[in-house]
Amino acid sequence: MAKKALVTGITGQDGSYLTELLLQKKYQVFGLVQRSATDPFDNIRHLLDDIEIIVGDLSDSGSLIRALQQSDPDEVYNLAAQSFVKSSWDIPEMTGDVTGLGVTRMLEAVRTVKPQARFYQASSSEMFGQVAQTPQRETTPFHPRSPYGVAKVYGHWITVNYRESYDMFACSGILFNHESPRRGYEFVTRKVASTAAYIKEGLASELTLGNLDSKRDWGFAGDYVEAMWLMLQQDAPDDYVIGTGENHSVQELCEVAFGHLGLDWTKYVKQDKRFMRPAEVEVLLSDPSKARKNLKWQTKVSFEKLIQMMVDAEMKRIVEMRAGEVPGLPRA
Ligand code: NAP
Ligand code: F7E
Repeated sequence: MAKKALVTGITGQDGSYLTELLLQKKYQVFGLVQRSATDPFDNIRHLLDDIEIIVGDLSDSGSLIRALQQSDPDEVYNLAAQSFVKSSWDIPEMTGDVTGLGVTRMLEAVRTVKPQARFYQASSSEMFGQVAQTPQRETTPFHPRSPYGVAKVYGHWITVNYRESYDMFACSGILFNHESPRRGYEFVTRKVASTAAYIKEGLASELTLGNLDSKRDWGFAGDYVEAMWLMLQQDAPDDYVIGTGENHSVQELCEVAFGHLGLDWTKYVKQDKRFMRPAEVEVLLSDPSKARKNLKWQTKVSFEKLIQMMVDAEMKRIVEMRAGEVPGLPRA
């Protein structure tokens, strides 16, 4: 019998790669999608014939219970969130409700309808925030620096609490930044890759960024969804840090992206305080040794290859846009 999985946040970057992986493994996949006035299916259009969409929302408990009843899943991947850190200062209450309390609603739905289902929570390196030690591992204390980070800390601990309280198979993956051509345009890697391509093609003249000095441990999203799946295949539930163990600054990101197109980034990049944050996470660096040892997980795509892949995808998109095959690019 095929295993069944329920994926919240299926229309997002990770939801799309995870669904591809689960379909490859012959799972029956159900995706929770929030109601939208516009088309949210860009990332999963190629998968729509092979999955079942369930309308629901992390702020609506009844819809989550019905999603559990309809899908009767063996595995639940809770990827849905308001995930853009900068916006979490503009909409802190909504971020707390969806990204934080939404995890409790999902766990309650699982506990009520299918307590034996295995549960994955999408936790984040943003929980480490103002880091207490470097590199960061599973035991590093949390000090979040944004309403998003605070909400993720709540989501992490409620997942641990349901594991300890009800003996549920609940895992928390503490994932460091992971990117791809399917990343939202407002995140810095996609913003840099798309604008560099626009500049190369004469469609833009400059790129406006915030803090160029912050450092992130950037990996490829396609590698990271494999770690999510592996966590739910273990004998016992646990929490894992997932990252590359290497970090780079936003400036280095610009150097690689513009350099790939034969451009000198210093001629085009400007700074604007509109893109600075009220409180910044300056440096993140993972220690993924537990995942390497227990899950036998390893990242396969290097930082340079990742950024080059994203820039190449943007150049291809411009060609398609000019041929009228895709609409114009939204701008961050
Ligand atoms: P993403 O592209 O922003 O996707 C978020 C998904 O959540 C989208 O499908 C979105 O739907 C959905 N969503 C938002 N609010 C919802 C609600 N109220 N009810 C139901 N669905 C809702 O994020 P991602 O990069 O794939 O990341 C997946 C998860 O991992 C998120 O929880 C994120 O916080 C976490 N995470 C990400 C990273 C990273 O570097 N990517 C690192 C650590 C943790 P719409 O498409 O309709 O907006
Ligand atoms: O920013 C700096 C910015 O928005 C990265 C989410 O997936 O990963 C992501 O959160 C860095 C920050 O990602 C711009 O200040 C400079 O230091 O791409 P980002 P993030 O905030 O690290 C974590 C792990 C998650 O869990 C989140 O869901 O880049 N930066 N200038 C800029 N960032 C943006 N977005 N735009 C700029 O213009």
